[in-house]
Amino acid sequence: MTQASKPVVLYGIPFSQPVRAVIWLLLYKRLPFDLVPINPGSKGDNGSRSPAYLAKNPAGTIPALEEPDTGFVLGEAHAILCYLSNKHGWNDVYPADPQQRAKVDWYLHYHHRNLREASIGLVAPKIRKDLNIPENTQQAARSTFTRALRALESGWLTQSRYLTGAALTLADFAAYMEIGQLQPGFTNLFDFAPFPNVQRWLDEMQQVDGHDDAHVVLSTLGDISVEPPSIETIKHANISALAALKNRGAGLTL
Ligand SMILES: N[C@@H](CCC(=O)N[C@@H](CS)C(=O)NCC(=O)O)C(=O)O
Repeated sequence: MTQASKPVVLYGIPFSQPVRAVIWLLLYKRLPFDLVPINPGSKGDNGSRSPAYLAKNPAGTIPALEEPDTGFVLGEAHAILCYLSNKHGWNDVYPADPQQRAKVDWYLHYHHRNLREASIGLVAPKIRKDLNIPENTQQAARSTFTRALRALESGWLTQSRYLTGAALTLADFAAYMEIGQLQPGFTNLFDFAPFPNVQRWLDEMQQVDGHDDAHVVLSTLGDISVEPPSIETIKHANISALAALKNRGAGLTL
């Protein structure tokens, strides 16, 4: 008799963009998972810089994925998205055709230091005051993000419905986590009016299964464009998000 495999463990919190990308894929694919909350940057117990967590992910960042059955541990959101898709044969979101797959990889590599800068330039200054991100770093991140968004607007998204073609792929999940968080229904930190193709794609992405459950943290937090949220508000948003995931069947280790 074969034993049922244990759910994969995801380390992180829903507030983190790369963690949310993995959460959304897991919800979309209805793969059971346990979420172990790990606080980014903290050296305390359950922190991403604690010795116990660093032993799993030496980079000290969330997310990390662990397979209890094999003891396999993996860091980096995009490596995790690709691994899960490879392992489970999710060729709809990570195509088997080498050229189609390479286009998804193209975006996943491009994402870092480009679209990912939204968090440094726009979101972190509002919610991570403790990081004291210098003004010139914020400005550089904002202009890098805007330039990259223009590449999506006038390149990738003029040619196709989703980022790399007619079908939804891992590239869309990854990109939406950075771009989508800025929408008026969430943090409201960016004006998308000059980006109609991006706006059309954002509207389309909101229809993808799992979107709402993966984004409870942001819908609870709401508009932070005028008033930066208090620590209590951020905590409340994370707790509401964890409760929503539990309702969707995710196990939680608190
Ligand atoms: N390239 C990494 C980035 C992960 C990342 O930046 N995670 C942040 C939270 S959103 C983090 O763990 N920061 C804590 C730290 O650097 O100490 C990935 O995609 O997984």
